[in-house]
Amino acid sequence: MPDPKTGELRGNRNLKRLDRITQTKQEEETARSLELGLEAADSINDRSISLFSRGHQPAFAGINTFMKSPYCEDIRNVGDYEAAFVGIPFDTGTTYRPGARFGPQAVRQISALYDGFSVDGAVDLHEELDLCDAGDIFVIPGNIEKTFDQVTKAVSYIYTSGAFPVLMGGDHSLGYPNVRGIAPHIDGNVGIIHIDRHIDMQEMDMDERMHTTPWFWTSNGHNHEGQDVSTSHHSHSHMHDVGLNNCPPKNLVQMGIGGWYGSRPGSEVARERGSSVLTMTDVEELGIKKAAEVALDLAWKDAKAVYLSFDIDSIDPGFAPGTGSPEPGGFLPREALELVRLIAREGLCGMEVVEVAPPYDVNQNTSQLACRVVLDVLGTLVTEGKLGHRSAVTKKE
Ligand SMILES: [Mn+2]
Repeated sequence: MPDPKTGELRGNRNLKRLDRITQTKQEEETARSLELGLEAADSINDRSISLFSRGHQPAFAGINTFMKSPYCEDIRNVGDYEAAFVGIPFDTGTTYRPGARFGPQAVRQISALYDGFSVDGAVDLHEELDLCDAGDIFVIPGNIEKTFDQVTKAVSYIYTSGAFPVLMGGDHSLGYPNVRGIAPHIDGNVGIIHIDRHIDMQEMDMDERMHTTPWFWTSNGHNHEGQDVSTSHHSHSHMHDVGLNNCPPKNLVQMGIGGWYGSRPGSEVARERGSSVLTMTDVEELGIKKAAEVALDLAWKDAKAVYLSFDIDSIDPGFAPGTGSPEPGGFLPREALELVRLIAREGLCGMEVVEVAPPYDVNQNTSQLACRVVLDVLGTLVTEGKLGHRSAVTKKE
Protein backbone atom coordinates (compact mmCIF):
# COMPACT_ATOMS: atom_id res chain seq x y z
CA MET A 1 0.00 0.00 0.00
CA PRO A 2 1.23 3.54 -0.68
CA ASP A 3 1.98 5.44 2.50
CA PRO A 4 -1.23 7.37 3.32
CA LYS A 5 0.69 10.55 4.19
CA THR A 6 3.44 10.69 1.57
CA GLY A 7 1.99 8.47 -1.16
CA GLU A 8 5.30 6.60 -1.34
CA LEU A 9 4.97 3.03 -2.62
CA ARG A 10 5.76 0.16 -0.28
CA GLY A 11 8.39 -1.11 -2.71
CA ASN A 12 10.23 2.18 -2.59
CA ARG A 13 10.06 2.28 1.20
CA ASN A 14 11.50 -1.23 1.22
CA LEU A 15 14.37 -0.17 -1.03
CA LYS A 16 15.32 2.49 1.51
CA ARG A 17 15.16 0.03 4.38
CA LEU A 18 17.25 -2.51 2.54
CA ASP A 19 19.84 0.13 1.71
CA ARG A 20 20.49 0.57 5.44
CA ILE A 21 21.49 -3.07 5.91
CA THR A 22 25.22 -3.73 5.98
CA GLN A 23 26.82 -6.06 3.45
CA THR A 24 29.29 -7.55 5.91
CA LYS A 25 28.39 -11.17 5.24
CA GLN A 26 28.60 -10.55 1.51
CA GLU A 27 32.07 -9.05 1.91
CA GLU A 28 33.16 -11.91 4.14
CA GLU A 29 31.92 -14.42 1.61
CA THR A 30 33.85 -12.76 -1.18
CA ALA A 31 37.05 -12.72 0.88
CA ARG A 32 36.55 -16.36 1.84
CA SER A 33 35.91 -17.37 -1.77
CA LEU A 34 39.12 -15.71 -2.93
CA GLU A 35 41.08 -17.29 -0.07
CA LEU A 36 39.75 -20.82 -0.58
CA GLY A 37 39.01 -20.67 -4.31
CA LEU A 38 42.02 -18.64 -5.49
CA GLU A 39 42.14 -15.56 -7.70
CA ALA A 40 40.42 -15.61 -11.08
CA ALA A 41 42.14 -15.63 -14.47
CA ASP A 42 43.69 -12.36 -15.61
CA SER A 43 40.96 -11.58 -18.13
CA ILE A 44 38.27 -11.44 -15.41
CA ASN A 45 37.73 -7.75 -14.65
CA ASP A 46 35.55 -8.31 -11.55
CA ARG A 47 38.20 -9.33 -9.04
CA SER A 48 35.58 -10.49 -6.51
CA ILE A 49 35.16 -13.56 -8.73
CA SER A 50 37.29 -16.51 -7.64
CA LEU A 51 38.84 -19.28 -9.72
CA PHE A 52 36.86 -22.06 -8.06
CA SER A 53 33.26 -21.31 -7.05
CA ARG A 54 33.11 -21.15 -3.24
CA GLY A 55 30.16 -18.87 -2.48
CA HIS A 56 26.62 -18.28 -3.74
CA GLN A 57 27.57 -17.73 -7.38
CA PRO A 58 26.99 -19.17 -9.87
CA ALA A 59 23.68 -20.49 -8.47
CA PHE A 60 23.95 -23.62 -10.63
CA ALA A 61 27.49 -24.40 -9.43
CA GLY A 62 28.94 -25.75 -6.24
CA ILE A 63 28.00 -28.16 -3.48
CA ASN A 64 24.55 -27.32 -2.19
CA THR A 65 23.56 -26.83 1.38
CA PHE A 66 20.27 -25.02 1.99
CA MET A 67 20.77 -21.57 0.44
CA LYS A 68 24.49 -22.37 0.44
CA SER A 69 24.53 -21.64 4.14
CA PRO A 70 27.40 -23.05 6.24
CA TYR A 71 27.22 -26.82 6.73
CA CYS A 72 27.15 -27.44 10.47
CA GLU A 73 28.96 -30.76 10.24
CA ASP A 74 29.82 -30.85 13.95
CA ILE A 75 26.28 -30.76 15.26
CA ARG A 76 27.56 -29.71 18.69
CA ASN A 77 28.05 -26.25 17.13
CA VAL A 78 24.46 -25.89 15.94
CA GLY A 79 23.69 -23.50 18.80
CA ASP A 80 26.10 -20.99 17.23
CA TYR A 81 23.40 -20.32 14.63
CA GLU A 82 20.01 -18.63 14.93
CA ALA A 83 18.27 -21.09 12.63
CA ALA A 84 19.09 -24.55 11.31
CA PHE A 85 17.76 -26.27 8.22
CA VAL A 86 17.48 -29.98 8.97
CA GLY A 87 16.59 -32.66 6.43
CA ILE A 88 14.55 -35.69 7.48
CA PRO A 89 14.68 -37.97 4.43
CA PHE A 90 12.03 -40.45 5.50
CA ASP A 91 9.04 -41.70 3.49
CA THR A 92 8.23 -45.08 5.03
CA GLY A 93 5.10 -43.47 6.46
CA THR A 94 3.57 -42.82 3.04
CA THR A 95 0.44 -44.74 2.10
CA TYR A 96 0.30 -43.96 -1.63
CA ARG A 97 3.34 -42.73 -3.59
CA PRO A 98 6.73 -42.91 -1.86
CA GLY A 99 9.54 -40.51 -2.77
CA ALA A 100 9.55 -37.82 -0.07
CA ARG A 101 12.88 -39.18 1.19
CA PHE A 102 14.40 -37.19 -1.67
CA GLY A 103 12.69 -33.98 -0.53
CA PRO A 104 15.50 -32.40 1.49
CA GLN A 105 18.09 -32.80 -1.27
CA ALA A 106 15.73 -31.42 -3.92
CA VAL A 107 14.92 -28.39 -1.78
CA ARG A 108 18.62 -27.80 -1.15
CA GLN A 109 19.31 -27.92 -4.87
CA ILE A 110 16.71 -25.34 -5.90
CA SER A 111 17.46 -23.20 -2.84
CA ALA A 112 20.79 -22.33 -4.45
CA LEU A 113 18.83 -20.00 -6.71
CA TYR A 114 18.13 -17.70 -3.76
CA ASP A 115 20.47 -15.16 -2.20
CA GLY A 116 18.08 -14.19 0.58
CA PHE A 117 17.45 -10.60 -0.53
CA SER A 118 13.76 -9.70 -0.92
CA VAL A 119 12.47 -6.33 -2.05
CA ASP A 120 8.88 -7.37 -1.36
CA GLY A 121 9.71 -8.72 2.10
CA ALA A 122 12.11 -5.84 2.92
CA VAL A 123 14.60 -8.33 4.30
CA ASP A 124 18.10 -9.57 3.59
CA LEU A 125 18.23 -13.03 5.17
CA HIS A 126 21.89 -13.51 4.36
CA GLU A 127 22.82 -10.49 6.47
CA GLU A 128 20.07 -10.52 9.08
CA LEU A 129 19.93 -14.20 10.03
CA ASP A 130 22.68 -16.67 10.97
CA LEU A 131 21.38 -19.76 9.22
CA CYS A 132 23.13 -23.09 8.86
CA ASP A 133 22.36 -26.39 7.21
CA ALA A 134 22.63 -29.05 9.90
CA GLY A 135 22.49 -31.86 7.35
CA ASP A 136 20.08 -34.76 7.68
CA ILE A 137 18.85 -36.82 10.59
CA PHE A 138 19.88 -40.49 10.32
CA VAL A 139 16.52 -42.13 9.67
CA ILE A 140 15.90 -45.89 9.62
CA PRO A 141 14.05 -46.53 6.35
CA GLY A 142 12.63 -49.89 7.46
CA ASN A 143 11.34 -48.79 10.84
CA ILE A 144 8.92 -45.97 11.56
CA GLU A 145 9.12 -46.13 15.35
CA LYS A 146 12.93 -46.18 15.53
CA THR A 147 12.96 -43.27 13.07
CA PHE A 148 10.50 -41.38 15.28
CA ASP A 149 12.89 -41.85 18.21
CA GLN A 150 15.85 -40.65 16.16
CA VAL A 151 13.87 -37.64 14.91
CA THR A 152 12.60 -36.62 18.32
CA LYS A 153 16.05 -36.84 19.87
CA ALA A 154 17.60 -34.87 17.00
CA VAL A 155 14.90 -32.17 16.91
CA SER A 156 15.11 -31.84 20.67
CA TYR A 157 18.88 -31.36 20.36
CA ILE A 158 18.47 -28.62 17.76
CA TYR A 159 15.65 -26.88 19.62
CA THR A 160 17.42 -26.82 22.97
CA SER A 161 20.60 -25.52 21.31
CA GLY A 162 18.67 -22.32 20.64
CA ALA A 163 18.60 -22.62 16.85
CA PHE A 164 15.17 -22.26 15.24
CA PRO A 165 14.39 -25.64 13.66
CA VAL A 166 13.45 -25.66 9.96
CA LEU A 167 12.50 -29.29 9.46
CA MET A 168 12.34 -30.53 5.88
CA GLY A 169 10.63 -33.86 5.27
CA GLY A 170 10.07 -36.46 4.45
CA ASP A 171 6.49 -37.53 4.79
CA HIS A 172 3.92 -36.22 7.23
CA SER A 173 4.32 -39.01 9.77
CA LEU A 174 7.20 -36.78 10.94
CA GLY A 175 4.77 -34.22 12.34
CA TYR A 176 4.47 -36.23 15.51
CA PRO A 177 8.14 -36.89 16.32
CA ASN A 178 9.00 -33.32 15.29
CA VAL A 179 6.55 -31.80 17.76
CA ARG A 180 7.58 -34.38 20.36
CA GLY A 181 11.10 -32.98 20.08
CA ILE A 182 9.96 -29.43 20.85
CA ALA A 183 6.80 -29.44 22.99
CA PRO A 184 8.33 -30.99 26.14
CA HIS A 185 10.73 -28.03 26.33
CA ILE A 186 7.95 -25.46 26.32
CA ASP A 187 6.54 -24.34 29.63
CA GLY A 188 2.89 -24.15 28.61
CA ASN A 189 0.60 -25.24 25.85
CA VAL A 190 1.73 -25.48 22.24
CA GLY A 191 -0.60 -24.54 19.40
CA ILE A 192 -0.26 -26.27 16.06
CA ILE A 193 -1.28 -24.73 12.74
CA HIS A 194 -1.47 -27.52 10.22
CA ILE A 195 -1.88 -26.56 6.54
CA ASP A 196 -2.85 -29.54 4.42
CA ARG A 197 -5.51 -31.00 2.13
CA HIS A 198 -5.71 -34.02 4.47
CA ILE A 199 -6.75 -34.19 8.09
CA ASP A 200 -4.00 -36.66 9.14
CA MET A 201 -5.57 -37.37 12.51
CA GLN A 202 -6.43 -41.04 12.61
CA GLU A 203 -5.02 -43.32 15.27
CA MET A 204 -3.41 -45.92 13.03
CA ASP A 205 -3.26 -46.61 9.31
CA MET A 206 -2.60 -50.14 8.12
CA ASP A 207 -1.70 -51.03 11.69
CA GLU A 208 1.09 -48.42 12.05
CA ARG A 209 1.60 -44.71 12.75
CA MET A 210 1.80 -43.41 9.19
CA HIS A 211 1.63 -39.99 7.48
CA THR A 212 -2.12 -40.04 8.10
CA THR A 213 -1.76 -40.10 11.91
CA PRO A 214 0.49 -37.32 13.35
CA TRP A 215 -2.17 -35.11 14.92
CA PHE A 216 -3.93 -38.00 16.62
CA TRP A 217 -0.72 -38.61 18.52
CA THR A 218 0.31 -35.05 19.36
CA SER A 219 -3.07 -34.38 20.94
CA ASN A 220 -3.55 -37.87 22.32
CA GLY A 221 -4.54 -38.16 25.95
CA HIS A 222 -7.03 -35.30 25.79
CA ASN A 223 -10.78 -35.79 26.07
CA HIS A 224 -13.36 -33.99 23.95
CA GLU A 225 -13.13 -30.96 26.24
CA GLY A 226 -9.42 -30.79 25.65
CA GLN A 227 -8.55 -31.87 29.19
CA ASP A 228 -5.43 -33.92 29.79
CA VAL A 229 -6.45 -37.52 30.50
CA SER A 230 -3.21 -39.07 29.35
CA THR A 231 -2.87 -41.41 32.30
CA SER A 232 -6.14 -43.16 31.64
CA HIS A 233 -6.15 -44.27 28.03
CA HIS A 234 -4.83 -47.46 26.51
CA SER A 235 -1.34 -47.67 25.11
CA HIS A 236 0.15 -49.54 22.20
CA SER A 237 2.51 -52.26 23.23
CA HIS A 238 5.42 -51.39 20.91
CA MET A 239 5.20 -47.63 21.29
CA HIS A 240 7.16 -45.73 23.85
CA ASP A 241 4.76 -42.89 24.22
CA VAL A 242 1.12 -42.03 24.09
CA GLY A 243 0.73 -38.34 23.32
CA LEU A 244 1.93 -34.93 24.43
CA ASN A 245 0.20 -33.42 27.41
CA ASN A 246 0.80 -29.79 26.41
CA CYS A 247 -0.60 -30.06 22.86
CA PRO A 248 -4.34 -29.86 23.52
CA PRO A 249 -6.70 -30.26 20.56
CA LYS A 250 -8.25 -26.85 21.27
CA ASN A 251 -4.98 -25.33 20.03
CA LEU A 252 -4.81 -27.50 16.91
CA VAL A 253 -6.01 -25.69 13.77
CA GLN A 254 -6.14 -27.46 10.44
CA MET A 255 -6.41 -25.34 7.28
CA GLY A 256 -7.14 -26.16 3.65
CA ILE A 257 -8.70 -29.55 4.41
CA GLY A 258 -10.77 -31.08 1.65
CA GLY A 259 -10.91 -33.53 -1.20
CA TRP A 260 -12.03 -37.11 -1.35
CA TYR A 261 -9.28 -39.21 0.11
CA GLY A 262 -8.67 -40.88 3.43
CA SER A 263 -10.29 -38.42 5.82
CA ARG A 264 -13.02 -40.40 7.53
CA PRO A 265 -11.14 -41.94 10.48
CA GLY A 266 -9.29 -38.69 11.21
CA SER A 267 -12.46 -36.62 10.93
CA GLU A 268 -14.07 -38.64 13.69
CA VAL A 269 -11.08 -37.95 15.96
CA ALA A 270 -11.16 -34.22 15.17
CA ARG A 271 -14.87 -34.11 16.00
CA GLU A 272 -14.49 -36.09 19.23
CA ARG A 273 -11.57 -34.01 20.50
CA GLY A 274 -12.92 -30.66 19.37
CA SER A 275 -9.97 -29.45 17.31
CA SER A 276 -10.58 -26.77 14.66
CA VAL A 277 -10.93 -27.53 10.98
CA LEU A 278 -11.01 -24.83 8.31
CA THR A 279 -11.86 -26.50 5.04
CA MET A 280 -10.67 -25.06 1.75
CA THR A 281 -14.19 -23.66 1.34
CA ASP A 282 -13.96 -21.98 4.75
CA VAL A 283 -10.66 -20.40 3.79
CA GLU A 284 -12.02 -19.28 0.45
CA GLU A 285 -15.11 -17.70 1.97
CA LEU A 286 -13.21 -15.99 4.78
CA GLY A 287 -10.33 -14.88 2.59
CA ILE A 288 -6.69 -15.52 3.48
CA LYS A 289 -6.29 -12.60 5.90
CA LYS A 290 -9.36 -13.43 7.96
CA ALA A 291 -8.64 -17.17 7.87
CA ALA A 292 -5.15 -16.50 9.23
CA GLU A 293 -6.60 -14.32 11.98
CA VAL A 294 -9.07 -17.05 12.99
CA ALA A 295 -6.31 -19.66 13.01
CA LEU A 296 -3.96 -17.49 15.08
CA ASP A 297 -6.66 -16.75 17.65
CA LEU A 298 -7.38 -20.45 18.12
CA ALA A 299 -3.78 -21.67 18.07
CA TRP A 300 -2.51 -18.99 20.47
CA LYS A 301 -5.40 -19.13 22.95
CA ASP A 302 -3.71 -19.69 26.34
CA ALA A 303 -0.68 -21.14 24.51
CA LYS A 304 2.99 -20.30 24.96
CA ALA A 305 4.13 -21.14 21.45
CA VAL A 306 2.86 -22.15 18.03
CA TYR A 307 4.32 -24.70 15.62
CA LEU A 308 3.74 -24.59 11.86
CA SER A 309 3.24 -27.77 9.89
CA PHE A 310 3.04 -27.18 6.14
CA ASP A 311 2.16 -30.03 3.81
CA ILE A 312 3.13 -29.09 0.25
CA ASP A 313 0.04 -30.92 -1.02
CA SER A 314 -2.03 -28.05 0.39
CA ILE A 315 -0.98 -26.20 -2.77
CA ASP A 316 -2.88 -27.28 -5.86
CA PRO A 317 -1.10 -30.15 -7.66
CA GLY A 318 -1.21 -28.07 -10.84
CA PHE A 319 1.53 -26.00 -9.16
CA ALA A 320 2.95 -28.62 -6.80
CA PRO A 321 2.69 -31.99 -8.54
CA GLY A 322 5.69 -33.52 -6.78
CA THR A 323 3.92 -34.98 -3.78
CA GLY A 324 2.73 -38.34 -2.50
CA SER A 325 -1.03 -37.87 -2.20
CA PRO A 326 -2.09 -35.08 -4.56
CA GLU A 327 -5.55 -33.54 -4.12
CA PRO A 328 -6.86 -30.93 -6.58
CA GLY A 329 -8.46 -27.70 -5.39
CA GLY A 330 -5.83 -26.51 -2.96
CA PHE A 331 -4.18 -23.14 -2.42
CA LEU A 332 -2.69 -21.08 -5.17
CA PRO A 333 1.01 -20.46 -4.47
CA ARG A 334 0.45 -16.76 -3.76
CA GLU A 335 -2.32 -17.60 -1.28
CA ALA A 336 -0.23 -20.20 0.51
CA LEU A 337 2.75 -17.86 0.81
CA GLU A 338 0.58 -15.04 2.12
CA LEU A 339 -0.97 -17.41 4.64
CA VAL A 340 2.35 -18.61 6.07
CA ARG A 341 3.64 -15.04 6.27
CA LEU A 342 0.57 -13.96 8.23
CA ILE A 343 0.93 -16.92 10.57
CA ALA A 344 4.65 -16.34 11.11
CA ARG A 345 4.08 -12.74 12.20
CA GLU A 346 3.19 -13.83 15.73
CA GLY A 347 6.31 -16.00 16.04
CA LEU A 348 6.85 -19.76 15.88
CA CYS A 349 8.72 -22.36 17.94
CA GLY A 350 9.54 -24.40 14.86
CA MET A 351 8.35 -25.31 11.41
CA GLU A 352 8.18 -28.27 9.10
CA VAL A 353 7.53 -28.62 5.38
CA VAL A 354 6.62 -32.15 4.37
CA GLU A 355 5.54 -34.39 1.50
CA VAL A 356 7.80 -32.97 -1.24
CA ALA A 357 8.30 -36.02 -3.47
CA PRO A 358 10.76 -35.06 -6.23
CA PRO A 359 10.23 -38.19 -8.39
CA TYR A 360 6.82 -36.75 -9.38
CA ASP A 361 7.93 -33.15 -9.67
CA VAL A 362 8.08 -31.07 -12.84
CA ASN A 363 10.81 -28.47 -13.40
CA GLN A 364 11.51 -28.44 -9.62
CA ASN A 365 8.28 -26.46 -9.13
CA THR A 366 7.27 -28.31 -5.99
CA SER A 367 10.64 -28.18 -4.27
CA GLN A 368 10.90 -24.50 -5.18
CA LEU A 369 7.55 -23.80 -3.51
CA ALA A 370 8.71 -25.71 -0.41
CA CYS A 371 11.83 -23.55 -0.39
CA ARG A 372 9.72 -20.42 -0.71
CA VAL A 373 7.52 -21.43 2.23
CA VAL A 374 10.68 -21.61 4.33
CA LEU A 375 12.05 -18.30 3.04
CA ASP A 376 8.77 -16.45 3.50
CA VAL A 377 8.44 -17.74 7.07
CA LEU A 378 12.05 -16.94 7.98
CA GLY A 379 11.82 -13.51 6.34
CA THR A 380 8.69 -12.70 8.30
CA LEU A 381 10.18 -13.90 11.58
CA VAL A 382 13.15 -11.60 10.93
CA THR A 383 11.11 -8.54 9.94
CA GLU A 384 8.88 -9.03 12.98
CA GLY A 385 11.92 -9.24 15.26
CA LYS A 386 11.18 -12.83 16.31
CA LEU A 387 14.42 -14.21 14.90
CA GLY A 388 17.78 -12.99 13.63
CA HIS A 389 19.73 -9.83 14.44
CA ARG A 390 18.15 -7.08 12.38
CA SER A 391 19.11 -4.13 14.55
CA ALA A 392 22.78 -5.15 14.70
CA VAL A 393 23.19 -4.95 10.90
CA THR A 394 21.03 -1.91 10.20
CA LYS A 395 22.71 1.44 9.87
CA LYS A 396 21.04 4.37 11.58
CA GLU A 397 19.00 6.67 9.35
MN1 LIG B 1 -1.51 -33.99 2.85
